[in-house]
Amino acid sequence: MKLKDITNPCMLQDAEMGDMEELARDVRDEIVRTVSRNGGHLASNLGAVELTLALYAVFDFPWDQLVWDVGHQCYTHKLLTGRYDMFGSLRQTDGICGFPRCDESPYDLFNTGHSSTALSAALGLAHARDLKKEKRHVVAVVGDGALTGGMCYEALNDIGSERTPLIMVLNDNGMSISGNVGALSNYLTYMRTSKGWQKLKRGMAKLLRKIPLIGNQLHDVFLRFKDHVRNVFVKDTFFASLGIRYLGPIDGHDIRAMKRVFHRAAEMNEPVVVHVMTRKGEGFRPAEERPQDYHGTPPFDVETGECTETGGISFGETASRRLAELAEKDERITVITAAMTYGTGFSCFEQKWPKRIFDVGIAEEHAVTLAGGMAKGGMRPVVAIYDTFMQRAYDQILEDVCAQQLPVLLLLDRAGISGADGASHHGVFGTSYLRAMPGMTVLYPRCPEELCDMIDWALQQEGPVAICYPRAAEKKIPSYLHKAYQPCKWETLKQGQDGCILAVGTMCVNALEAAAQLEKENIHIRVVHASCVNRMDETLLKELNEAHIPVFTAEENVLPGGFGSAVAEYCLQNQLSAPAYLFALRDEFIPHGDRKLLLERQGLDANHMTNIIGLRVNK
Ligand SMILES: Cc1ncc(C[n+]2csc(CCOP(=O)(O)OP(=O)(O)O)c2C)c(N)n1
Repeated sequence: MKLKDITNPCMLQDAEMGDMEELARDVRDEIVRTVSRNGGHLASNLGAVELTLALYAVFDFPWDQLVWDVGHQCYTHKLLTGRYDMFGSLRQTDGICGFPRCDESPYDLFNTGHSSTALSAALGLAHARDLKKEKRHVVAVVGDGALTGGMCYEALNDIGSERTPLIMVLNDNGMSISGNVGALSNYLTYMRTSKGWQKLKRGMAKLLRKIPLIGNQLHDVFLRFKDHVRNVFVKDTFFASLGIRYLGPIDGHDIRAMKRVFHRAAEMNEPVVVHVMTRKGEGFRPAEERPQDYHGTPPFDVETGECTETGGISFGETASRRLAELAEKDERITVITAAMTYGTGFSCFEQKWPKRIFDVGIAEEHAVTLAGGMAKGGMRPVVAIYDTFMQRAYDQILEDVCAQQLPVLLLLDRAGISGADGASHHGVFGTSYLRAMPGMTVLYPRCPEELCDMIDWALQQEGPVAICYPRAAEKKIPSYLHKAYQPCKWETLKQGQDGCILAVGTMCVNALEAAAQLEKENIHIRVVHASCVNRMDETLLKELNEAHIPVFTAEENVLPGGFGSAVAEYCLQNQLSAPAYLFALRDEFIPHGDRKLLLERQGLDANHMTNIIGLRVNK
């Protein structure tokens, strides 16, 4: 059976095992081919091929309901559910999304992208099902990495006490993005490898098969009751103590074995965990060998596995190197990451200071309060987390850091439109959610060099500082001279007297381009980098007001609560003229696609700025 033959995923329910295996090969080829062109989450998807096929062979989706945790492993699911023909557009502007999107297909039941939500959503669906007296199965697929996230425990606690029937498929590959961390990960390893049981299982199977005439039948009976026997030898104290039945562990690349266990789980009228062991990157050698590099990958050459795209200088790696240097002189500096040491560029710090970096798993809330505790204990913690995932820790930043004026430095990577990963991954609310926090200083560097100066400054402060930056520097950034950073003294990048653009971070490039275009029309625009979005350069704003120079703001954050709003608030309260226009992202969820194109659609490109400014200056 080939992917092109699948007109409805329910065809898998009657498929022969040989057909399923052929299909698995076809799916893998398609995933490798497409991701090598478009980039994407390769290793996680290759690991979940057979698991997805087995789920579709047993359950009747979308009548039965399926929720993917994080959702980065859903490519097989998309290929089976009517999106094979458009799979080539994966992650591209107006193409299909790399994560489940309800607006894309009825099979994508629940939007995901941020980790550890599937169990809560599944329990909600199960409650709704029971209240409506419907008969359907609810299935959540959760990775062992996702299981380090606190929400999972809140859900398990609830599921165990409610005893609401649902099936949690634990997709355990021993990896998060890097190797998984934490005590629960150790527990899962114990469940997988418990030696006494493995030895007994092998011995019993051999022995039974040797018995003449009835040996094979006895062997089948043994397989059927294996889980009961197993529980005598390997005590599942964790899930059992929560009131959740445990089945497994089973080989997540053995479709037949998985089908058997899923059928069993479906017959149970109670919450069940099916522990499935998979291998990240299965079937594509480079991803099997280096699953971390192929977790999320840019385009690559299928023959060699080598990347075919190179990015600019990484802000995260720059921060990591600077902090590794500073840590030599300042013993108080520590770094905290949330399962993203690699993604945030902190591998360099980790190599140099392995005892001073703490990877807490996918636990952003814990990471921030942990930093609060460390700061209270006299350290200078730096928390490196993606802008979008830091949203999780809103309350912890507010209560456990700001309200106590603790010197915690937050580094928010991937600020702005992230591009191909889409709505759940854009870091476009950072200014809005941080700016309202008393005592917080929020900075956006325009280049990696400025980031270093900001870090130096931040570590001298007695209160919290957040520095937000994109993945990598743009090539066109004007040169920067190192200096002692001052948040309320914004840097003029170009002079002009007909108007002034106050551009934040990444927007400096487009603002300078717009100013250059306007120069040709004899309109002279000053461009200023507003590097701090919640402390104003009061001298500058008053000076512009007195000279009647119209002010424009430009930022890669949503308009509500953004930097433009901050300037407008300041102007109103201080009886200055309000800004002439606020260039910012619209108040909506921005889809995935090419960053440049998305910025254009949002009116944040140089041409749009040129048009608006041309109309609003008095010339
Ligand atoms: C709240 C949040 N923090 C961080 C991430 C980034 N992230 C995406 S996948 C992933 C690892 C997930 O590991 P696991 O659930 O085991 O899935 P696998 O990739 O191993 O299949 C992480 C940390 C995220 N998506 N959401």
